[in-house]
Amino acid sequence: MTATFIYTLILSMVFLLKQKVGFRLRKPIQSYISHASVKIILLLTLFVWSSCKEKDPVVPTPTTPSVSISSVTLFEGNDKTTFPFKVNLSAATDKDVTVQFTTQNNTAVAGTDYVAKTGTLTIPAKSTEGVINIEVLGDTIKQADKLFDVVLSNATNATLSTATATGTIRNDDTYIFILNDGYTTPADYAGYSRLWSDEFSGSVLDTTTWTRETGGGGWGNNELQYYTNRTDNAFVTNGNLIIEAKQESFGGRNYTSARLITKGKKEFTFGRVDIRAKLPKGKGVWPALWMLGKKIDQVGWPNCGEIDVMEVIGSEPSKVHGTLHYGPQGATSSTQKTSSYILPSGDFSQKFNVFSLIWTADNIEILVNDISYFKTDRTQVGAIYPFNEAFFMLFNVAVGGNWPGSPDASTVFPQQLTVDYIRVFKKN
Ligand SMILES: [Ca+2]
Ligand SMILES: [Ca+2]
Repeated sequence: MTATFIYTLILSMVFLLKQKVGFRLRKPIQSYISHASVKIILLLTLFVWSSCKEKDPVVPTPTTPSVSISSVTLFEGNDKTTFPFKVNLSAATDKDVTVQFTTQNNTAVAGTDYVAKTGTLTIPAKSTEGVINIEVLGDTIKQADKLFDVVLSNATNATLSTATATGTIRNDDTYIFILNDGYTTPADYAGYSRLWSDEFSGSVLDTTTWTRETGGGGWGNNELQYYTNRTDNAFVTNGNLIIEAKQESFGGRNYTSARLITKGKKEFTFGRVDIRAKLPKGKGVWPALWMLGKKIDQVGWPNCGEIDVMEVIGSEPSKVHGTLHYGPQGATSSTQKTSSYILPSGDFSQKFNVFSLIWTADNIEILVNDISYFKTDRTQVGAIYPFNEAFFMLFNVAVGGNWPGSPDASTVFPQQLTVDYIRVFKKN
């Protein structure tokens, strides 16, 4: 249109100049423009331009629109939840668009986690959006997030662009069924009184006792996990504390877990400690129920002292280690005394076992299921003896590190440390 206009204008000017001035401009340009012929030509030009404008055809959209489906991530809910999958056209068209769809299992299973659905979606002419609603079946049991797919096929009046979408059913539950089997210890002992305990019978972690220590710096052992303060990694359910080690990217690390400490909240010297727990297992998984001297910030490790009531490396899940670490101030490694015990059958992940410490002045004894397998006194430790001071508790599940090595393809995640109770008794 613009080209036609300019072309007409040039032709008009050439005509005018030829007729009237023979290409020589002897007078000011206004005098030519004022000439009647020029006015007529300009009017003609304007007419041609406006006619061109009216006759310009509407550009058709010759391409067929493409159809795409979008993924959906929602919490599971406890009953029925609708997952709406949006189906979009790249452009409107004057024809109805139809596309077939079907659900497919991924980690979610049709009939258990969602209702299978197959059908045909119609996006009416002039519209660009349709929705496929899939019903998700909720429950109140803690599970991993689960996935299913919705797959499009056989589009009419459209091409398929994104044909597969994923529904991510996010876990929203903390309840885990925990079989309360295995060894147990008395709620009280003659000659002792309860100093403090946690039965984990509430619905949340008691933060007057526990602090969630966080970070991913390797913790002095080149460990691979990031300790988070999220309930994903430590939570209370059904009368138990769960510390869950997960394989996931977080804070630059490929695993997450939790480390709970009673520092500044529950510190004590001497007594009996009983901790009833089921342990995680697998190569590279390293649960620990242990203690550090409360003077750690003043004198550092190992001078503050460390008492490991329970350590297991997951590649040897039936062998428990009890250890003391100690040494001079400023030392980069510790002196240690250690012993281990192997369950006569099964491993520590299968049933509850009770890990105990009997701690008196100048004496330390470590037990499992009331079987003593480590006993030492001040004369065996030597001049640097930090174990008559106050200590605090630590519960954690490390992943990888110098002692257990990294997880391998055989390691199953997530892994859980389940603690039924910790009870601390003081001798009367
Ligand atoms: Ca739920
Ligand atoms: Ca309990």
